[in-house]
Amino acid sequence: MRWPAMVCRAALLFSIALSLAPHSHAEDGYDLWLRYRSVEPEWRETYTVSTRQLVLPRRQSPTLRAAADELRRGIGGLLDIDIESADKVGRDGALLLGTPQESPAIAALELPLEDLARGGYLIRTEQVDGQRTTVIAANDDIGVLYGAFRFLQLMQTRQPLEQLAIASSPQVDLRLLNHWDNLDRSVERGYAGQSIWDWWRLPDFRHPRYTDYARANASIGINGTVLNNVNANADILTARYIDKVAALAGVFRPYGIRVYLSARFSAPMEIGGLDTADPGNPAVQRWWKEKADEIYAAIPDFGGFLVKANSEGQPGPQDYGRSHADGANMLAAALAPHGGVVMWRAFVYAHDNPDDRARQAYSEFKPLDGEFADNVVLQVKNGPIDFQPREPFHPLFGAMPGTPLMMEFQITKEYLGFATHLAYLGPLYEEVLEADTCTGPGPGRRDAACDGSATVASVIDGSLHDYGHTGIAGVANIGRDRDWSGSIFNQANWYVFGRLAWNPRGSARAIAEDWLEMTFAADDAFVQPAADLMMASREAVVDYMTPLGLAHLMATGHHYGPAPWVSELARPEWNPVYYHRADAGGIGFDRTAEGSDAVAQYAPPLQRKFSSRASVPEKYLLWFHHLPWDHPMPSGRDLWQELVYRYDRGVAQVEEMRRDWAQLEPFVDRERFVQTSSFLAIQEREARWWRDASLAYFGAVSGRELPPGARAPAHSLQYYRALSYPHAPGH
Ligand code: BDP
Repeated sequence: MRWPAMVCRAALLFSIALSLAPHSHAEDGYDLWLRYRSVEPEWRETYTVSTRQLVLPRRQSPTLRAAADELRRGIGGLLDIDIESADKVGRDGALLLGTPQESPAIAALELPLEDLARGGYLIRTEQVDGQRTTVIAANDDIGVLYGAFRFLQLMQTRQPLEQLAIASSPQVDLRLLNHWDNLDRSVERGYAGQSIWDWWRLPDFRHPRYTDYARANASIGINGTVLNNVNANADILTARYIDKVAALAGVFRPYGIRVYLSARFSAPMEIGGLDTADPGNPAVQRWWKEKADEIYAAIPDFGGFLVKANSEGQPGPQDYGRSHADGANMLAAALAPHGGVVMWRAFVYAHDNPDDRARQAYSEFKPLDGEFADNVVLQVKNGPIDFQPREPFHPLFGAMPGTPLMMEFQITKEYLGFATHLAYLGPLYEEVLEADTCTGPGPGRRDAACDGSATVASVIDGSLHDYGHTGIAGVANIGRDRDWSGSIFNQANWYVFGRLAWNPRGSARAIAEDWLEMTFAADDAFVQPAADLMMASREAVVDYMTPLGLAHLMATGHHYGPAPWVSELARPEWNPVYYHRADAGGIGFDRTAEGSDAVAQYAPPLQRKFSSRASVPEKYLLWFHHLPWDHPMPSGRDLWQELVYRYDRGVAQVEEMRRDWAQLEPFVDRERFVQTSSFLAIQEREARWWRDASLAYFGAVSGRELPPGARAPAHSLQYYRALSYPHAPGH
């Protein structure tokens, strides 16, 4: 063999060997925040002292076994040891797991378990038979599993283990992912590859990834998943697909995750042979009852239905002159005998309704307060329009004391730069949850003071109105990409969603720090600057896409990139010009009493605050007000100059994020460092594009020149208008 051929052969063998090596995917992001890489030597010693023995009850449910497996895997990885198993504490430093029902040793400790909600846990250092023991105890096995993940998190984030006294309970009952996944494996607004659900090969083939999906979700307390798109295909409710759904439910069950399905309202016609889907029709009602019975026969712990009805062309009860409550209650009646819930979406706006789109959901649902069956929950998007980089909170929060409302956040970044832009959504979620609805408890207190007693979080966790059901849903950012979410940093959005669903009062910053420590390195020299970068990232997106309360300026259909000029789509509210209302005179949507009066849907103190140009927060200025271009801003700039300043600030922030990330190279493995760097480069280019195209357009409309020193757009307005992306993902 001539030597170049030998080199080729050797290189080939080497690359085959690499691809077969067990850790060849070591840092491709697959392990998410459950990496369990070895701790530093100084921690290994102290942690080993607390993890000498794993003590489990004799009888172990699959959930308890999952907890034990996770501890073995985690401790094995973190400490390079195989933890010894026993059914009785025999050594100092044992880990004792279980419920008082199954574990006499735990029962004997008489721990204050009665204060825990379902799924809650205690992690405490106790003396058991004279041995220092870490006890992970709960009233139910799923609580033990959550406690096991929390215990591992303590090690992953380098917390001391000697004196533990942790109690944690979920504050919200339904903590759900919503997959917008289609049966052909395409994912609506998905930027992480195809759907992870391999419908075609289910139920026979259960991809190992389903288990890892369940582990990841259980590790952050997510307890339900809606498997299919809200724009639903009725086939998911046929016997063939119910079998497939049952197979997934079987994989998820030990991890405390129930499956739910999006139900198409017209399914009785499409797959049931009926000629109507009228909720008042007894045959339709019977069809849904029988369908529910069939589903529960296959999946006894099926969670229920999510429904998008009479929204964006989806069928619904209004097609038959019935109300949303009529439709929801019919489905609720079918599910009630089995304990299922209906999550009825409030995301509605109608093409024949000339009213401000931001007002329509409230106008539709507020009058129905109290008319929904007990097992109906209204699922409300965080803001009144549609998952924009920034919106004020939805005015329904605080306005429906007689109907449980659950939150719908978007985790996938449809409007925040798809997979590549680094935008940590913790601050967005936190801003919404912390917002004060100023409604106070009870129906009569609409003019209550804004004293922080009626935040959106207090609506969501049920404490404000004493709801019978509580819930938070997040539109998933999960696909078949090895890193699950289309980028490493998008994993943080899945993570923070779960953590805030568990505790809506959690801190986005603290959660980012935990995620960074678990995902990259538990080293403050890395974590603090990286957390700064994450925390600033969402505001950067707001600045370079939709500053000062602007919204919905993206391109049509796929929503990729800027297109504030679009004005010719059939429905007015599809057009960005509808939202920004810019002309030679000014910019912004007047939602005060002089305009659409959407502001009237908020409690009186907020009406006053938002209606006044002086008191409206700058971040919502153009959401609520139409203002002349020379409107003076607190900065001393006029509105036009301020707009330019904000766009520039957004771009500058991304430049800074790139520089800051480059500094962190020593802490990060090559693979994940390079992915993030390349994506930040894309983000910088696209931030400039957003800035340049938007300013080219607003400059032309306003007739204003850029302020002295401001950079001219790289291209003409015509150039930006002509860009077209027929193959953009997620559409
Ligand atoms: C919009 C998405 C669309 C969804 C819709 C919804 O662009 O794909 O179907 O929300 O939430 O933001 O129903």
